[in-house]
Amino acid sequence: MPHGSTGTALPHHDELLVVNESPLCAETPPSRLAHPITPAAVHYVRGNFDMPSLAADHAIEVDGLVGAPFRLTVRELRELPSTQVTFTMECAGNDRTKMRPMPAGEPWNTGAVSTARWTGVPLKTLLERAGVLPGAIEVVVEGADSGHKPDATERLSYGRSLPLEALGSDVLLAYEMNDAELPALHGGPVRLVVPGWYGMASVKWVTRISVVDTAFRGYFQAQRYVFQYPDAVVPVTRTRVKSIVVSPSADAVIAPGAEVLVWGWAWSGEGEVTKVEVSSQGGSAAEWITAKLDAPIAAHAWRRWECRMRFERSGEHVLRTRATDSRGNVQPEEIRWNRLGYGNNAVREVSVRVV
Ligand SMILES: Nc1nc2c(c(=O)[nH]1)N[C@H]1C(S)=C(S)[C@@H](COP(=O)(O)O)O[C@H]1N2
Ligand SMILES: [Mo]
Repeated sequence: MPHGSTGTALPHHDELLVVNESPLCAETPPSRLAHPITPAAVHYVRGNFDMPSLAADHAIEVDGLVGAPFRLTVRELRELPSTQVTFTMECAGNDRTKMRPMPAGEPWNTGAVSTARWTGVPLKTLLERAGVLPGAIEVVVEGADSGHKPDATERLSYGRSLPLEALGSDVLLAYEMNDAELPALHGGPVRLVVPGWYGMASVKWVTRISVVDTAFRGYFQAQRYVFQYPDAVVPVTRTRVKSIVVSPSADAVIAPGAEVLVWGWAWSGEGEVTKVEVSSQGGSAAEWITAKLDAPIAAHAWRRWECRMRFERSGEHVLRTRATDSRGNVQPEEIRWNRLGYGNNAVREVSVRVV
């Protein structure tokens, strides 16, 4: 087992591409990005601290600015009416390695993105039961994991807040992933799932849900997961529009003139993906071809695109893909560099070898 003391690791997780052993940070391998729903064993993993070990019937506290605080065990949670969401979750640090200068932080390549089907109870259901009092603005969700970070003196625990006004009924306290028990590595026995937002919002190993009347300023809200641009600081929230090529893979060898099916995924947390364009020219004289989009799998899941192309000349060809969403967001040509290296959704280049 490649990572420390986490005895309940997934059976096949050695297939993941390990970015950091402990706490485990690991990417989905490129070949496994071909699945519409990523098998749980190869869903990317991001831990800021070592994985806590929680009892299967662990209890969550619901408190703060509410009329009736209560405790709820995971068993009780499972008895409440549940719902499912299929969600493409991307780590805000995905593709950080392409930024120059390279920011500190986990050196994620392109595999910190995966899609899963989550089953759970809307967070709203619990808040309604507790009775949110006037003046409340946010809900803080805390994880059971804690530890130290080099730039903080005190011991930190993982916690994040969400604004109450934007809390949709698709924000779940999930206890199942892909119709099986939620694995401990992914936050079992219970985690938050916030469709449309970068992964940091989906707090794993939930222990406490607290309603507050001031903006939460915890380390993972205010010191991390903020875009620190040279001239502004902006919180990281919804996932930016982005696309990836699944096939041809990086090591594929293609014959000159042969028709090639080029396909991949595109997602956006800000709207529906409405267009994907592909170019094989590279450089500024790129000619963009509009790809065919499959029907969406689900509102917050990636959307498959494909196009057929021929590469006449032998040698290396550079494929570029650019997605657009229903809000008019388009993948930028240039990386929007920021000090902590988040949200790189720039048009990506993939090399294709023709021989
Ligand atoms: N408690 C807790 N929740 C957490 C984290 C964490 O370190 N601790 N990491 C967050 C980040 S940055 C991401 S990208 C996602 C990753 O979820 P996964 O490991 O199931 O893929 O979990 C989020 N939730
Ligand atoms: Mo992340």
